[in-house]
Amino acid sequence: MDGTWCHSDMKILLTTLHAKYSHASLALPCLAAVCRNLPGVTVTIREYTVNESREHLLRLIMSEQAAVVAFSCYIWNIETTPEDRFGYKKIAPETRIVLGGPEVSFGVFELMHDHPAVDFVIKGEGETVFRRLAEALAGEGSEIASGSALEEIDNLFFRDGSDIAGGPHGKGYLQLDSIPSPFEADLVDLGKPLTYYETSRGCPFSCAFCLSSVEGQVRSYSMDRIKSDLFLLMQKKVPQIKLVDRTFNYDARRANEIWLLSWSTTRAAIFTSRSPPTFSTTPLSRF
Ligand code: B12
Ligand code: SF4
Repeated sequence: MDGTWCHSDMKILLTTLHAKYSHASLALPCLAAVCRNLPGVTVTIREYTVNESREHLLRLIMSEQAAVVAFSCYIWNIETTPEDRFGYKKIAPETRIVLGGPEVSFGVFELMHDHPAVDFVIKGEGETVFRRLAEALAGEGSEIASGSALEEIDNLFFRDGSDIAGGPHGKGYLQLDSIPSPFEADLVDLGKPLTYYETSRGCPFSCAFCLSSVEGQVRSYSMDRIKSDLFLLMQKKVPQIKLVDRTFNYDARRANEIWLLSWSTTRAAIFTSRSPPTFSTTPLSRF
């Protein structure tokens, strides 16, 4: 997987710092997949870990010469994500900095106030908003995308002169099958020991300590989509698939169907390979 394709000129770098080397991002390939057919946009994915030195990271990110640098922010990387601590904007003032992910989806005004180098923050589920922002930025040429175009985009926060403005609070949820498979598009780094896979988003429960309790509606990918993704991963002989669903068994029938599918697929893979894939689910007690 190379994670890069080229239509023409506006380059977007999608990047993140992982907690460990063994993890590849699922969020960035999903975001890249929805931007694939956008004219005038080139998307590149680069993944690093929180253990890289700051100077090295800055050099790596600068070397991409992207017009837009978008960071995926989680609890484990928010302290090291180099949006402004490295003076990135001093070196490349024209570069637009976008933040998204669970760790920046709350308290957005304070965050943008405290981090003047951040141009945009996207709250919550990112695919639709990110595509619309990329479209707006690609369409604007070298001009700043106009406030009026941006303020129509749900869940997008941006700068309007010296103010911080936000689009409408989006209540809709994506139909998951509308996200093109990032696995089929060859956007996921399958060279890592773990491959993340989600069969659903959202959680029906409301545990007070957990971010996922405020995300609402549970949605599943269709069984056809899950089947075709899992078969593809088996064909590619990934060593381990980790399901990142919040509550995989919220619907016992659905869960059972996927387990049966995974067992039959695993047997097929054992038949063709000496290193069978294994499945594990995220322990409910932690996620
Ligand atoms: C994999 C994972 C891990 C891995 C780390 C993986 C890595 N990359 O290094 C491990 C197992 C190490 C881990 C650990 C922890 N995790 Co964790 N983890 C997850 C998990 C299960 C999956 C993340 C994922 O890939 N989801 C699938 C993608 C598609 O969804 P997403 O990440 O939300 O991305 C969407 C949006 O957020 C947004 N988005 C994301 N990035 C970007 C970037 C841009 C530019 C844009 C526009 C949008 C955008 O768009 C995406 C698509 O819609 C999530 C729960 C979940 N199911 O999401 C918890 C979760 C992220 N973890 C969480 C927590 C609390 C922890 C721990 C603190 C748990 C603990 N008590 O130990 C630790 C912290 C580790 C540390 N070192 O500090 C919380 C939230 C934390 C936070 N605020 O970031 C989550 C949401 C679980 C929860 N329900 O509370 N975790
Ligand atoms: S802890 Fe688990 S069950 Fe509770 S809200 Fe979070 S994801 Fe759902």
